[in-house]
Order: sequence, then structure tokens, then C-alpha cells
Amino acid sequence: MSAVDITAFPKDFAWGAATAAYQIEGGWNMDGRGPSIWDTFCHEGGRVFGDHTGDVACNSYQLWEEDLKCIQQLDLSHYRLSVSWSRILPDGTTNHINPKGVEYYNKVIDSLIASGVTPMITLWHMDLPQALQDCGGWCSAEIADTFESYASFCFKTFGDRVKLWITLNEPYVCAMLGYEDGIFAPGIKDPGLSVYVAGHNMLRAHAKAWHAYNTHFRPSQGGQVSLALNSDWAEPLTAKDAAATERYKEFTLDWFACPVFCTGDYPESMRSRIENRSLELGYKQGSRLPHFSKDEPSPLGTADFFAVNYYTSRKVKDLSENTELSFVGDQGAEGVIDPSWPICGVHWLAVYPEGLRKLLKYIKDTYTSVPIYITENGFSQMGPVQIEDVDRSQFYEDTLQQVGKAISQDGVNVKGYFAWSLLDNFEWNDGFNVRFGLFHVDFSSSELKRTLYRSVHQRTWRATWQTSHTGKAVHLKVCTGKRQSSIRLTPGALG
Ligand code: PNW
Repeated sequence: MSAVDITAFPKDFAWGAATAAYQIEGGWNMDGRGPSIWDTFCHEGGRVFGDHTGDVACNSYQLWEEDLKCIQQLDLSHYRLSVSWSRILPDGTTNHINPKGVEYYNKVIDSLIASGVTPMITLWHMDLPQALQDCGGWCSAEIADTFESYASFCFKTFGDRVKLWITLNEPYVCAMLGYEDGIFAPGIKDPGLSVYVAGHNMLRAHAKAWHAYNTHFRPSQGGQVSLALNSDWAEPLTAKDAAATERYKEFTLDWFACPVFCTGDYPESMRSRIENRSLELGYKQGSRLPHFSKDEPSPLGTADFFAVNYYTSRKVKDLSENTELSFVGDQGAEGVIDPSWPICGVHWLAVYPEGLRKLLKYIKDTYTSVPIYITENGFSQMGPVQIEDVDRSQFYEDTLQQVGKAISQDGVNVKGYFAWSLLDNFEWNDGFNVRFGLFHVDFSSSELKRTLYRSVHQRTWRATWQTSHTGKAVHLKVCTGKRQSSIRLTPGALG
């Protein structure tokens, strides 16, 4: 193991951590907040590990100052948070504005800026207002206009101070897990159908919000807007699986990235595959994968930077014989985990830091030279808490080494890295059973005490960002296997 090469990272690199409103805020019915689909989903029971809910979570709604201390303790240059749509617009529309909700985010934004931390704000991180779900949620065409109004409200209210915006977080995960598999809110299981409609309306909503910013707010506010796309890195399992791997990529990252960065439409072969299978399965042409209307703003060009969330990789197996009506059937490919990649905590997270470097190069080569922010990446624990989290520490060192190589050797324009997550938090259908935090949160006590995981204290990856951002030398102990040594990182070492 060697330390992260800090000279690879530019001086203005964004070193951040990320969170999302429903996962940390709690205060689910405080001060006029309206319910979101995750409140409904959790309260139904039987949906989430241990019937956990985000009712209280880390109580960041009331303990924001504690979160700020964590951010300051890590010397983060950036903090990515999301706005709870139904906290500021309880029924999702601008017909009713909740001043207390607005006040909360003003407080958060102002105190970040006063502490020298740049906020990056996500407008929608999975927690759709329940009132909008009652009107069809992402399957309803009207939602794109409703989202545009919400986004414009946020740009108008917070955009004098917030310059980095993410409209939607992970449309792929939300459409797949929320509308195809039904294991995330709103819990709809409608294989091969709703997933494409939901994804389509998400893209329409994003495009409208970007155009609204571009026309009405960019001239005076000068910020940047994108959407955060998650992607695994994918490699063929055997030489026979090369075509399946291409399809897997098309149905994952390209599904959303191609309309925004390449052509204004879905990948050609994704469209033709779904069309052909629709006919075989007795559906009308054009009935499953919608078309973008010429009467609406195009999604093409609606991202000022590329925001990517990377967690894991897959080996891809051909599944073209599959005839069932489902997203995986359409994709004709299946991702499996390479047994040499260790699983960290949650079952789907096989650790393969090289995959991030390969994915970054793929994005650069396939899409764009616009700057790339890694808006999420992280490592989880399950089972007994390990404050001495040596594996997580190793993970961050290995990962940042790969990011450094992507920048210095592959010439990828990476602008920032956000660890998921600042805090242990409500990990969706895994409840509090899976912990991604840099800080441990004691959910068993009402104080919800935040404690820095041990490894974050000691390790070079953290010093990388401190040195890079603050320009201060950092002394720290480095554990290399069983040996301990002391090193000094100096700002002079920076590129
Ligand atoms: C992302 N999967 O979601 C989200 O943006 C975060 O809110 C979340 O906490 C984080 O990753 C860690 O899970 C995902 O099942 C949720 O493959 C599920 C999956 C992937 C990403």
C-alpha cells in the first residue's frame, strides 16, 4: 500500500462529503413539513429493515450545528446536501410555501458559507412529496412542470449564495428500485413499463429546470447545474459477453447520459432493442420507451458539469435469450460480482477502486470534456459498529489513488470528490443497519452523538484533502499494514 499522490490533485479541487435530506434530517412532521413518499413507505411497515424510519434519523433538522462541526473538523471545502421538497413546498407546488422550511435551508447555507464551505445542493434526492405521488408521481407527465416550478423557487430563493446545483439524484436507481423492482419508495413493481416512463419524466423535469436556470437565473447568479448519474463500471465476464457489456452500459449510464451529453435521445440500440421486443411481446411501437417531444426543451446540453456517483463494478453476462417483460429482459444482460472483489457491508457493494478510474476515462472518452465531479463514493459497514474501521480507510486511500491516476495519467478533468457520507444515516430499505458515515452516529441515544471513525483521524486520504484545500501542512500517523510511521504533507507538494 502506498499513500495517495497529492500532487495529482489541482489546488482548487473540491474535497467534500455528501448527505441527503430524508437520510439525515428527521423532523418529518415538524414546522409544517409535508409528507414525502419515504414517510409513507416507511410508515407502511414491512418495507424497510427493522421497520426503521427517517422520522428522526440524525435529527439534522434540529442538530444542524453538530453537522457543521463535523464538516469543520474535516476541513471540507464543499458540502453536498439535498433540500427536502416537501419541507419547503408541503404539497409539492408553489401554491403553498412553508417559511420555516425555507428558513432552515437559509440557516444551513449561510453557516456553510460563513465557515468557508461551498454548498452543492441537490433538489431531489428520492424524497418526492407524497401529494405529487398521489397524482401519479414520476409517471405523470405534469410532474416535469411542477419540478421546474420547484427548482425555479429554489434558484430564486437560494441561488444568490448557491452556485452548484444538482437537479435529480440517480434517476437510474430511483426508476429501477422505485418503479421496476418496488423495493424503494414509492414501491411500484411494474416490470418493463413504468421504469421507462418515470425515467423519461425525470429527464424532462431536469431539462426544464436547467433551461429555466439558464434563461432566468444564470445571467445574474452565474452558477452551474447538472444531474447526478450513478454508474457501475462494467466489464465482460468472458470474451463472449462483449456485446452484452455494451448493452449493460447503454441501459445504465448511457440511458440518461446520452440524451443530455450526446444526442438528445436515448442510445439508438437501446431504443431499437426495446422497440423490437415490444413488438414481440405484443406492445404497440413506441409504447414503452417514450419519445422526447419537439415542442419541449431538449435534454441535450443541459449539464454544466458531469456529476457521477460510483460505488461498485460488475462483470457482465449475456442474457439475450431472456424473453420476459422486464428491464433486465430488455437489457439482455446481467451483472455479477467478481469473487476477487471484497464486499464491504451492504451486499451489492463489491469494492473495485480501479473501476472508478476506468469509469472516469470512459466518461471523458464517450461524452464530454466538461469537468467531472464525483458526487458520491463510499464504503459501508454492517453488523457491529467498528470505530477502528481499517478497511474503510484502506478503501479511501485506494480510491483516491485511482482518482489521482485518472487526473494525472488519463487526463480526466476531475474537479471534486464527495465522500458518501458525512454521517451514518438512514440507508433507505436497509434502514440504520448499513453505515456509510465518516462520522458514526449513535442512534441508540437521543443525543445522536457524532463520533469520527478512527481511521479518518489517522489516514493520508484525509490529509490529502486538508492539505490541498487549506494549504496547511498536516502531520499524521500512517498505518502501513502493521507498521506505523509519521509523515508530513506540505502544500509545496501540490501541483
Ligand atoms: C445512492 N443499489 O443510492 C444514493 O444516492 C444514496 O442516497 C445512498 O445512501 C448511497 O447511494 C448508498 O447506497 C443507491 O442498490 C442505493 O445498488 C442503492 C443502490 C445504489 C445506490
